[in-house]
Amino acid sequence: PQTIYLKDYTPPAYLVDSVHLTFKLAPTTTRVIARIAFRPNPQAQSREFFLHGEQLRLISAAIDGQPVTPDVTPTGLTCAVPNTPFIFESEVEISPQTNTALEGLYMSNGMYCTQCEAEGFRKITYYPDRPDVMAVFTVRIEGDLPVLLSNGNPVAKGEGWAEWHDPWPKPAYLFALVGGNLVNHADSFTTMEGRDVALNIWVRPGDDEHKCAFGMGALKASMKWDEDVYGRAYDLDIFNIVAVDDFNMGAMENKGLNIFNSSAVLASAETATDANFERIEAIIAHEYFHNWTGNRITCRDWFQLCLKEGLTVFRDQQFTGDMRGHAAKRIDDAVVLRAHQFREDGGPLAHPVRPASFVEINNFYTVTVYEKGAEIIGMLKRLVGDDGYKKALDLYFDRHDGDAATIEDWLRVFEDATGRDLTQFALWYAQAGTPRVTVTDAFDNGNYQLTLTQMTPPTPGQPEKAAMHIPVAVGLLDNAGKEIVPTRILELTEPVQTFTFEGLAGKPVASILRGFSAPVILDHTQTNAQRAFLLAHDTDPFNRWDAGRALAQDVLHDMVRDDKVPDAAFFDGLAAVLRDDRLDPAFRALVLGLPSQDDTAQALVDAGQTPDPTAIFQAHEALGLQIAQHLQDTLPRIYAQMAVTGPYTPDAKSAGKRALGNRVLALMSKIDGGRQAAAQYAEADNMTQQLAALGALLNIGKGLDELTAFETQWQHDRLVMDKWFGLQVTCAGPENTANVAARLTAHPAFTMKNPNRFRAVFGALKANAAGFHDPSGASYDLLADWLIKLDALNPQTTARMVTSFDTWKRYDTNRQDKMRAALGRIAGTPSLSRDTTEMVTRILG
Ligand code: DPP
Ligand code: ZN
Repeated sequence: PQTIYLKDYTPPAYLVDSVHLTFKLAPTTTRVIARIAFRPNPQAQSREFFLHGEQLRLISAAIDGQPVTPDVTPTGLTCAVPNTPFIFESEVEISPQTNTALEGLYMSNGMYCTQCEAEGFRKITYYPDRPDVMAVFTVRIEGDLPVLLSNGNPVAKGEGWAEWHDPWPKPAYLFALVGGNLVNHADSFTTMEGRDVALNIWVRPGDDEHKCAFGMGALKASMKWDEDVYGRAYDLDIFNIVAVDDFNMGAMENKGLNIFNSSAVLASAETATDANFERIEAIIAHEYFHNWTGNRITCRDWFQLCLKEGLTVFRDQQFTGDMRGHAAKRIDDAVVLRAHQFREDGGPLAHPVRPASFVEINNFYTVTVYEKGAEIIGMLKRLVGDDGYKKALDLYFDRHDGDAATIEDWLRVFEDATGRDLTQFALWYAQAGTPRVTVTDAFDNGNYQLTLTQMTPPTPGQPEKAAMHIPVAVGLLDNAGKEIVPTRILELTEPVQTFTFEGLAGKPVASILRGFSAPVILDHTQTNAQRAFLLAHDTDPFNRWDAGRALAQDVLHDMVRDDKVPDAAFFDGLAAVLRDDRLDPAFRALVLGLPSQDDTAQALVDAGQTPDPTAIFQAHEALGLQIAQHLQDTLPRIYAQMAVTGPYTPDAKSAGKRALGNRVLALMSKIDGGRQAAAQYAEADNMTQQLAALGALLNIGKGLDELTAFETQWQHDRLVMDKWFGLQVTCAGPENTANVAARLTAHPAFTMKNPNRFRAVFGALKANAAGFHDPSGASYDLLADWLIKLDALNPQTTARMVTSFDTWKRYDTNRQDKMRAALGRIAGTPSLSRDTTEMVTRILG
């Protein structure tokens, strides 16, 4: 397959002023008639006329009304064209019904829908399918369906047809079409500019109608927030969201017609957990925020993906922080970043936030582009301050509205608005790998010296790394736990740099990387007592939590390596936090959450050891039991205190209480035989409580009756059944995991055509670290078998799931050999997709 390079970018040869599309919908014989107004691009370096097109049957083509016969290849067509503006017309036939890749126009449960990002539009019609070609779209849809939707505003409709017009020029990846038997949950919003906007969430009639209210509230809150915080108003008369069951991603920000994986929009108290509600609120906000950061200002090419994604993730993180509390949100984001992005950055799939090359762009919708991309925005804001950030963003919207922009454009607005030189900072976009910052300190005569050393390890294709510009937020505490130097930003720009704090009465305790001020690994050797001190006293909530986290990680490390008994400082520190009623329950729940087994494995790798997932599993189990025993007297009291009375609401305060109550329940279950969990299961009137109780039971090898009852109760609800599938794999014992997963694939409700269901089983298989890495290799084989089958249907999801193997080099030779064999088997599959081929090749290195 062909590799595409950032450095090879050239402007499009022809620009498009307007597009008129007519769709005649039919399951296997949909006709698409396109009428495209082209003009030569004065900036172009070539006059070659090439239109992307894949899996299309060309019926006819014409230029300025005269029939032509283009040269057609499997990837597009070329044709002789005039040197002046011209109209290109074509008619093609496509088959949505048999499109199992869920890219382009496809069908999901009788509904027509589209997914065009990144390069799906070329499976709908011949077109310059690249984001720097922006055009005004008019769409006519003909089909015997009650609801026919496209982008923009409705123009006219009748029996079996509808017309839509989108006045905002847009790239083809933002095109969308939906046709189906749908019902809407309707509402409205008046913008700060006085525009009345009709809002709809469309679902299939039936159960789902009752699951739209929360998403609608989140949409209105997002619209208001973007006006209040960024001064950005919505710009059409209608905003539609459609819920689709079969969808590769979370959701898609098509102009005026967002299409959502139903799991990312539908929620009710009975069927969705607190975590689901929070995720839905964040995804609705994310897709809505794209209207400005992504749609009004889009990306010049796909290498610039982080321009829209990093910024939009940063914006949705700010939004969630404002809605639900910044401390807990920052901790949640750091947990995700360390677990997934650091893992990616430290392995064979490491790539810069702005990659320099790709084979299949779908493989670069990654935690690095999204979450590390968002961290870069956060660092920029820390470096230029809130006012500087606001000025820069205002300038960005002013200067680039309507553009297909680049990271250089983005950084330039910060330089122009604030006068800062961001040359070194720009390395964050170009250099892969997680920087390590090592801390040493000294105290002498009232002066405290902090020496920071940075090192970014080699990554594929990047053996040498330059020093980065890293904002390190630091505060100092005295021995009584009082803050003597409030948070300040140290700008680390050299490989080694010393920062001095003068005039101190005694040696302080340093709290470093407050608020997780940069996405780096902090190497700060501290004693358990020092960590316990920060856990008790740090005024920065993130670092307070992180001190407990580091303490837990050290304890686990010692247990795995030397079978060492955990330090009493650990239990005392946990107990103090747990019992401190002044602390937010959500925060206490986070402190009580141990690092994941995969985190422990990575920590061992960082310390130069070969992790044994089985031993790590045993250490985690043993530590959980010891925590439960140490806190035995406190747990029932906290559990009772955290009871939420009255009808369920998904607000942050009640969710925080349930989070702490359910952490406590999991611990109690280790010593009460599941008595309390069984009681909670029996009484639960919402999914959060029901699922937590079931998980607590399964984790101690109980709950089989509840599992059966759960299936009977929920077999009609796809999204809840995804939980039922996933939880069994998550909670299976290591030796049993592959069997449990295999058995579930034989269940009549298992289907690999639905990405949610496939991920429920196989995402959980990856997450169950000891089960996935069971030394028999049974899980590796099972996953490989299913990925080989799935690749023939859905390359995008296969390529995503094959990353489960990306840590193979961490492990012992037995596991390495077995993982390599599984990967080799996938690689050797005849006609393996380009998506999966690229990923397997990179993973094998
Ligand atoms: N652009 C989508 C999102 O991140 C993913 N395709 O919202
Ligand atoms: Zn996005």
